[in-house]
Amino acid sequence: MDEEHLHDDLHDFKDRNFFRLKLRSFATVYLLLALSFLLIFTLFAVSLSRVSAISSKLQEVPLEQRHNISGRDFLLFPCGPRSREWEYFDGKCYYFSLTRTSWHKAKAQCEEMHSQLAVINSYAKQNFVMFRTRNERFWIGLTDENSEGEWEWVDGTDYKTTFTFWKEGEPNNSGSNEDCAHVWGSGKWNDVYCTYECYYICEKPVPK
Ligand SMILES: *[C@@H]1O[C@H](CO)[C@@H](O)[C@H](O)[C@H]1NC(C)=O
Ligand SMILES: *[C@@H]1O[C@H](CO)[C@@H](O)[C@H](O)[C@H]1NC(C)=O
Ligand SMILES: [Ca+2]
Ligand SMILES: [Ca+2]
Repeated sequence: MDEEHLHDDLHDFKDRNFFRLKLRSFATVYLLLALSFLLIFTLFAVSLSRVSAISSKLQEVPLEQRHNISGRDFLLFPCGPRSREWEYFDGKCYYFSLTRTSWHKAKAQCEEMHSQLAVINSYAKQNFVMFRTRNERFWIGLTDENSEGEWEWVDGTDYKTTFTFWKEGEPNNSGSNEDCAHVWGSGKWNDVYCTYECYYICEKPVPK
């Protein structure tokens, strides 16, 4: 055996060994790949089942709520989803007009909208109205047209035993001709002639 041959053999051996090592590392890589595929597949299956569970739950919810759209809308728009110009306060609905007119026309316009001029029978309601009217003049449902000095609320509420909020010195029946009441600057009430033109407040019960 000459030296060159020996060297070749050694080289062969090294090559084979190297090949075997390479094979083993390939096997490891394949194994890892297979494991990760398995892992991915498992995760995918799990998440798929989760998603389908959630989506089936999502499908259940609107079905439940479909029966209750009126209930939900009622919470958002107690005065009716199609009449958002009506504002809710303490169990009633209020409309603050955008145009000015006389007391009688205002009364008729409220009635056309199945409501009546507002009856302010508590400080809470007065407060709500004052906040909303902001020094602008608005008719309310109070008049002494039938008998001078005998104020009457349009809904029959007893005037004498109910809350009032007249401005100091009012009602003064100025010129013997002031028979209709409106909220004035500062939100306090004043009597004025009924053909005076100002905004108005309508009130109605919450629609059923
Ligand atoms: C719908 O909502 C109302 C109140 O908002 C409730 O009384 C009623 O039970 C609900 N109906 C259904 C079918 O959930
Ligand atoms: C009476 O009320 C009117 C408003 O309706 C007001 O302009 C007038 O100043 C008042 N008169 C007196 C004497 O307070
Ligand atoms: Ca009067
Ligand atoms: Ca007056």
